[in-house]
Amino acid sequence: MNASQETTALLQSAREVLDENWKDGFTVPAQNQYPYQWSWDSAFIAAGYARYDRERAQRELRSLFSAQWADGRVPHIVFHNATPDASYFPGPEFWQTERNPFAPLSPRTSGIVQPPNHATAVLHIVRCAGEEGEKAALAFAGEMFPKLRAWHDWLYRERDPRGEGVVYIIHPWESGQDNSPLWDPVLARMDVPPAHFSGFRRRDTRAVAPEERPLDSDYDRYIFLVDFFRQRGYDERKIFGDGCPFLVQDVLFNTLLCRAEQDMAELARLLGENPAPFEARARRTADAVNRKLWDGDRGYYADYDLASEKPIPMPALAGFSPLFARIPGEERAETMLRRLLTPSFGLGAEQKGYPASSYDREAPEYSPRRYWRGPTWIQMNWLLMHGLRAYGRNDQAERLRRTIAELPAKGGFREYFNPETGEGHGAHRFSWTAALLIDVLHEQL
Ligand code: 9WN
Repeated sequence: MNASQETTALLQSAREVLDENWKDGFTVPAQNQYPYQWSWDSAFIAAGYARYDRERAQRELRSLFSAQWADGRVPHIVFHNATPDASYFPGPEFWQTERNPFAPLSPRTSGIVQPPNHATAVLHIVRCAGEEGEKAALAFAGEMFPKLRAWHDWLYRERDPRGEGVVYIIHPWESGQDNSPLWDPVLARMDVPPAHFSGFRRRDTRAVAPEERPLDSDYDRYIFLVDFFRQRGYDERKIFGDGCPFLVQDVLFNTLLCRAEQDMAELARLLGENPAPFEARARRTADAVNRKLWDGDRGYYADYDLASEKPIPMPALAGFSPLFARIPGEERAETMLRRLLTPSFGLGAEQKGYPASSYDREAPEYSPRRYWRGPTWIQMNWLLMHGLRAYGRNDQAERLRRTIAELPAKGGFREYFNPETGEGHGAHRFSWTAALLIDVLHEQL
């Protein structure tokens, strides 16, 4: 096969993955492991559909926002199709979101959120629409605009009670990087007896090997937190006021919010709305990230633990994500690039393997197989690739683009990959791996 035949075959296989996972209205991240709709997955998936099936791209986001709560929050899971013996825990009967008056009763949802990358996906859909699709794409953007605004308003209102410009998250699942070592110091402080919830049975280790998933002790803490929220009826003021043990100002979450506000400003311009309030919020968040989350000793950004009022000094790749929203100035970006090129993250031209490792390869917590503790993730590479391009670092951006294309070809459409060998791990036939591969391959067609 020549190169163009290989690209065509890869595109075809990626579309097959999405076809299998498409449930006539939304896409599951992976059939066995994640059988519902996930919030930030849907935005990445819609970015892939935007390249070849505009109708599906719109339906994907429309169905996610059909479960938006009346207070504006967009839940991290929508259980469109839940059945009592479903293969995912915790399901709707554990979340019990009906304890909050703003939650929809149908479809049922979880009670926490995920990173706000949805406005970015809507703008991407508009940009990919071409001349003939422009009118329909703008109509769709107009339909989504007030929903996106309500979502971002909720975040700033409920998750930034001190008006700092950065919002906090209340659960590792809200970060999208579930068992990253970032959360170790916070979870270690939580006093949760082993098997605190004797009634729960993990389902996530049935389809995926336990050594590629979080530890039981972490899972106990995840479930303890969900119980803490449901006891307070998912009322954010109570959760904060009653001393939630997990309150973290996360770099990746705030970066995606900042970028989403920039993209709202652009959507506002296209729709004849006023971009100024969105530009102002984006700038405020960028300034706050620069002021509060920059770690000058390490040369990239660090999360902040609000419960103990301390930075979290763990070397995660997400610390470089502010490039995606052009948050660092040139000098900081240069410093960050020097760190990215070291063996810690493996982006140097002379370094072997499949960058970028989600965690510093030289740190003691690093593991090339376990979930968020080292493996390479396609969506992190995609974010970083765009970030590096925004600063004109095209060689490094190209290395990441190539890795996005090579890894699924070599390791299958897996959830994440060993950064040393390229072997695939986690869920099989994973949707955003396919969708973002489609997105980058289309850039070159
Ligand atoms: C919990 C669906 C989700 C992703 C997250 C990823 C993983 C869930 C889990 O799968 O989280 O939300 O059960 O581990 O960490 O980023 O959205 O693909």
